Amino acid sequence: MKLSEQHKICLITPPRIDHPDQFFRQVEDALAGGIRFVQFRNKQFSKKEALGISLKLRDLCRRYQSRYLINDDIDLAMVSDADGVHIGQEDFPLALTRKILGPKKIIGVSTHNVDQAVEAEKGGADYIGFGAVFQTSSKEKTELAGLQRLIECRLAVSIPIIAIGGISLSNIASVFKNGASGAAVISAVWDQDSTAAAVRDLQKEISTDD
Ligand code: TZP
Ligand code: MG
Repeated sequence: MKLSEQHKICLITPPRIDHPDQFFRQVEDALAGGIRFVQFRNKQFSKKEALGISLKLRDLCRRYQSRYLINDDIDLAMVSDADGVHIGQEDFPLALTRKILGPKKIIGVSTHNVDQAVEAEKGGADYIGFGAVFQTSSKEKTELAGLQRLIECRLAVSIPIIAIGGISLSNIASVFKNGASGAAVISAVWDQDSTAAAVRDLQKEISTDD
């Protein structure tokens, strides 16, 4: 199983990593707290610098048996032997990405509506990212897709749907109630004082134990 119950929260790296030592400690806190799905989204570094970060992230993720994906960069994913990539509508096409990475790697595709979701499923995506479900300040150019379209996507595809965009402690439960299989977050973790506490609170909020 490429993605399962353990992968309900996808932690995406923050827009800037200005203090790498602190950042790696925080990632480790998140992994120790149970995160098993990490995506490196590089908007800051050269390829060479990004590779250094990526290899460290990959090793950390391996130690905790966490999935490790890379946003956009297929070559970076290959050289760092990541578990897969997450591609957007403007990135290399899914068919080409699959051809390059092979059947075992995880490929997620960003979608904003039902047509894109169906196309991604037909094309062999392992999951779709769907958003932005709520307003976000972490990405400038994105379409506000909302919860209603999330429900429509849930009815239209059977692969996992990872909701993204403005997901916080106060609304994370609603994305699961409306068809998401997972939630990808940036600010809900990185804008908090304590990464460990942020992860714990999000997990508690979506736990089905109580
Ligand atoms: N894609 C759609 S919204 C978004 C991305 C990368 C940003 C999500 O960040 P946040 O802080 O969880 O809203
Ligand atoms: Mg992208």
